[in-house]
Amino acid sequence: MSFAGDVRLGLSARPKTLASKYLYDDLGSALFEVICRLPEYYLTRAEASILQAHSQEIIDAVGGTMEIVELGSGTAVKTRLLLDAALKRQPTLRYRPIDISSSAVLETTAALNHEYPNIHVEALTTDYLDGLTRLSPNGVARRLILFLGSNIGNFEPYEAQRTLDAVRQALRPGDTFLVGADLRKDRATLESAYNDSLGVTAAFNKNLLLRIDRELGGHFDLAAWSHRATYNEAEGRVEMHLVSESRQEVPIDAIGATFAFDKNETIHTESSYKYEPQQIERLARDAGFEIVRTWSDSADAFGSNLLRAV
Ligand code: AVJ
Repeated sequence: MSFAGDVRLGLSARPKTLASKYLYDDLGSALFEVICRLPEYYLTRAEASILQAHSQEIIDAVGGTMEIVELGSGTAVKTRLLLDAALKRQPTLRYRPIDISSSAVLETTAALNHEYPNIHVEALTTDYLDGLTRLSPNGVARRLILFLGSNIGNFEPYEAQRTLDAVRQALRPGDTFLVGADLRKDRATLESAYNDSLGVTAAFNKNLLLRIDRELGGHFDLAAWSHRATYNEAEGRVEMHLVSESRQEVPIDAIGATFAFDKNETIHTESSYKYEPQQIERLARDAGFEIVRTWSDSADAFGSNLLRAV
């Protein structure tokens, strides 16, 4: 489905919704990089601290000669810790990033080619599910698939299960999958991570409206919208919404339609699921994995789960 088609459907639905993948155009991806440095956004630092302390242990648990596949590589900053650890065990390494953002894939490939003469980068510019089916066989090497950053949290539970099933299909028994997941915790910590005091997350959210203006000839007035992120404890997820500050009508030229918003009506733009350890175990088991080990940071905020295909 095209961006225009998804926007038309999402803004015609009740409650109104826009898919979170559209937050990541070039500007949105740059804003997300800034989010990762915010004092309130603990996720990136928590996962980086786990990988700093344990990447060699993780790689040793994978065992054998390996190739590494990564879903949604972005700039691959944390990945380098695992690549370094793998290169301590073997002289050369094949690394296959899969990302829908061609600029991210191109930059990461160029940077790694420059930094690591012993890594052979073979990037795939496509979505995860398509990329997983297009991987060439791994020969004698073990395959390690990475899914870092709690990106799995953006999926509805059924989508998370479908993704784990697809990952399992791309693996042979004994191959491994490393998945990072943010853990359930107190509301104050969760809500401040998505309501930073500098307003970067608000800008990241509102950029979706600007993207509709830029790409689809939308007429959103940002002054009439605000950012809201709240923890929905019953569903175990932080929800990001855009809130209409007044009753308003917004034409979108490329769709040839005008959308009406009540005062305080919201557009749901993202869910960020927070996991309980048993939920990860269940997802893993249902997809045909066993948990080798879970590492967490000193505050137990985040878990890095190494799964092995059975
Ligand atoms: C990239 C999906 C892990 O859900 O925490 C950050 C995206 N949204 N702040 C997350 C995000 C608002 C992020 N993930």
